[in-house]
Amino acid sequence: MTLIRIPQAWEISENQITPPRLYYNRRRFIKTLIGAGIGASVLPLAGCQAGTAVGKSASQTALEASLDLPPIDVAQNPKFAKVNRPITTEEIAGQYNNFYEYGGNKKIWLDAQKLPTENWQVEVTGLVKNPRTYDIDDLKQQFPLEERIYRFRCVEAWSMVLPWIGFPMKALIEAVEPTAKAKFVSFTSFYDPEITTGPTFHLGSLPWPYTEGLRIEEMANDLAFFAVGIYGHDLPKQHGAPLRMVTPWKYGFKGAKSIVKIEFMATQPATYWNTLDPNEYKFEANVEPDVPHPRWSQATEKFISTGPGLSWEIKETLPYNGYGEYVASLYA
Ligand SMILES: Nc1nc2c(c(=O)[nH]1)N[C@H]1C(S)=C(S)[C@@H](COP(=O)(O)O)O[C@H]1N2
Ligand SMILES: [Mo]
Repeated sequence: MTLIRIPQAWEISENQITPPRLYYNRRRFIKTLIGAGIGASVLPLAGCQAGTAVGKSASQTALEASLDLPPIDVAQNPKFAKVNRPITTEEIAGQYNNFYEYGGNKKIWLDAQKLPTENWQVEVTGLVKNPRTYDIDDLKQQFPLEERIYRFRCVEAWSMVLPWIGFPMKALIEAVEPTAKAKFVSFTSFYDPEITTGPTFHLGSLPWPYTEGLRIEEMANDLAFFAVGIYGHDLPKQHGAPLRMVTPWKYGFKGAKSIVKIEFMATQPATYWNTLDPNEYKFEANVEPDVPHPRWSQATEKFISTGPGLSWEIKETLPYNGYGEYVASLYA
């Protein structure tokens, strides 16, 4: 008996044969066809408003608008081109978020549209030879951008696979040149109590602004990434526009969103979740399937993939979220 192994769809990185924009954004592609006058013969447009499909809810239209952002055409880094699971659908990832500045549940995508991203600046300061405040456009120009497909594992035991666009954190380290005293780095998210009104419970007792931190060796690791985009375009607000951290071997809460300040320090900085409950949320927060959260096991996860709608498969959680070959030596 011959065994001809037929590859699963997700083993063929379609992204390698189709430009990212067309791969992720069929919606935009269809819009373009309509614009060119081709759509009318293909799509049943009779009886609907131009560009609006029959029966599309206001909420769906708003969701699509929140994801309809300027494309970033970059090459995929072949080292991080594939993981052993399909990429989570953009519309699922874009409406299942954690972003406490805009509410205490997963459905914050609409409230997060209040985030003002115009004229965004990021202050890089502390124990560095070249402190600098970057305009977001300067960051995007100065540091070569690439796409990376990464696993993503939240401490709440759900997971996704996300196609980030950005640059390695170590490129920023090289540009600002930390001094020998710098041992830790603190990252601060945008906070303005008029805008980031947060969850309705416990108001006033939360340690805003949201902060996160890394050891400088963790920040210098190959995997540590700053994202400025996802799914072939700029970052949507719900994912932490215009700049967020991505450390895929750690639980998702380490990935601070909408960063306004990066500070190099001599001592370990306070961080949001660790301040709230150090027993449940460690500073290190590596994905460790053998170490249960005080309230649940971390041995398995609910993998959210391609839908339709929000559905998941139970999968085994891997040590360091599958990235041990890159990071295990940091913790030896
Ligand atoms: N500023 C800020 N960053 C944040 C959070 C937050 O509430 N505020 N939530 C974290 C958590 S718990 C997770 S799981 C991820 C979720 O990222 P996503 O919504 O883009 O998938 O963002 C992280 N970064
Ligand atoms: Mo999370």
